Amino acid sequence: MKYPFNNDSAKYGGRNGGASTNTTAKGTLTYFGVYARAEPIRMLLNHARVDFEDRRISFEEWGALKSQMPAGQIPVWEENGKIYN
Ligand SMILES: N[C@@H](CCC(=O)N[C@@H](CS)C(=O)NCC(=O)O)C(=O)O
Repeated sequence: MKYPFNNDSAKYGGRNGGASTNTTAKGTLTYFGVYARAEPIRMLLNHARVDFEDRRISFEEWGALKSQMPAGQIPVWEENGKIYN
């Protein structure tokens, strides 16, 4: 699966500054399915009752996604077609 940081995904919208007019319905937090660097973010979002997609990827998936991440690392937050990391 190609990670949708460009404009080819209707689901996630385009990358920062891209031509896409797609917007995400809610933010997406992408991280491994472990209790580590993203856990404080998850806790904060849940505490604030933010409706978000808690996207937990496997280490096998990560191999294909890494090169497509802005800094080659996660966690990454996507919202309204913009990517934060
Ligand atoms: N400066 C980044 C560091 C993120 C980071 O270290 N992510 C690690 C997991 S905790 C990662 O993506 N490791 C996989 C890799 O580098 O290939 C942050 O604080 O978010």
